[in-house]
Amino acid sequence: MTSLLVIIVLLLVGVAIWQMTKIFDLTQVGANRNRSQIADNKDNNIQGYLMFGFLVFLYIFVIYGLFAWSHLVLIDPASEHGTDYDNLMWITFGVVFFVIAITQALLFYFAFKYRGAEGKQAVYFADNDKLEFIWTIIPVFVLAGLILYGLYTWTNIMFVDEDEDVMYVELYAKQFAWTARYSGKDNVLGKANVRLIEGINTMGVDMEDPNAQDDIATTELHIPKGKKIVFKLRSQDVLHSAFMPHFRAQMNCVPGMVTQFAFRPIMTTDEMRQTEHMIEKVHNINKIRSKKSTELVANGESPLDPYTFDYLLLCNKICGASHYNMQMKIVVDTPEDYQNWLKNQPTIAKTVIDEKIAKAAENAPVATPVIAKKVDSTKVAVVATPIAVK
Ligand SMILES: [Cu+2]
Repeated sequence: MTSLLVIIVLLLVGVAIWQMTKIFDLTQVGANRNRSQIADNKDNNIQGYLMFGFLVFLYIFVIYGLFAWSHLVLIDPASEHGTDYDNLMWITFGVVFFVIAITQALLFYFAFKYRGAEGKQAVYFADNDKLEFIWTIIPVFVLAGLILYGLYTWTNIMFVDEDEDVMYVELYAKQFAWTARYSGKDNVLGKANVRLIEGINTMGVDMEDPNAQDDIATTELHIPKGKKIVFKLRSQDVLHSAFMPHFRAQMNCVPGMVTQFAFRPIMTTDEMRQTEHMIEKVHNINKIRSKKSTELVANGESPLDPYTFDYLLLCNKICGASHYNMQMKIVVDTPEDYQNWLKNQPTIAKTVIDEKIAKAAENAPVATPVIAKKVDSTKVAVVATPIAVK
């Protein structure tokens, strides 16, 4: 690494010296200079046409991209606020797209149109108050509008009515896995602290806290459709980010503090699987997988399983070597299915007690098995009081 830095520094020093000699050369007015470095009409034409060519390439590439890859964008948001979020995104995209389409076209077309030519003089244009006023005031209003609209949408998304019937779930991040903790019947998450991590209690839940007694930890996140869920986010080690793209939700998980994001799921996993967009997406993925499977089978390896859609909670902060695989399956159930699933999940208190019992059994002194010793019958014969050996 140090040698790479030294090479870069030497290279930059070299470039600086080269530039300085060029500047020195330019200052030698009237001297007999080498003019090969000065652009002539041919150079200017090449540069001008390259500018125009780039403009054409840029627009063709953008139009191609829109047709070829627009199906990759997630549509059908699975949360209540998702539509507001998507509207904000599409309006911002629209404005940015419109402005870039015009300004880039003008930029590259003018670079082509006003390319240098021998005898052509640049017009000295000091300023134009009217023009400057227009190109300042229009972006001010457009950007202020976008920012205000964004703030309004964000405030609406983040607002949680304390009186509303909500459900509290903790999402606990660590390198490189997620754990969900349900608040149980009391709907209050028990206290937790990283210092209380011990054995099976990997989330550091305070087992002395009465509110923690009914808490449930799972490695798969089940949530009921239609219920507002307030996620409390914690991290054990480094910065992580809980990203649930289908629910248009993302929030950082910061060690030492609790962050929050809330949403109401509006589509069960099964309903999402039935949408036209998802059917097509899964079909396309499976087409790629079956092609890959054919290659694998030809090489004597086992084929890939067909893909079925599931919501995912991903980590969206590069948090270490296995960050790419830090994910948890999310299942949106109907309220009945959710209750059925939840009642089969053991509480953390129970798993901690079970672990203690198992440990105690392991450490308990084991009765030494009685081993019958072989006894030499001749020796037994000389013992005064013979002991019967069974
Ligand atoms: Cu992570």
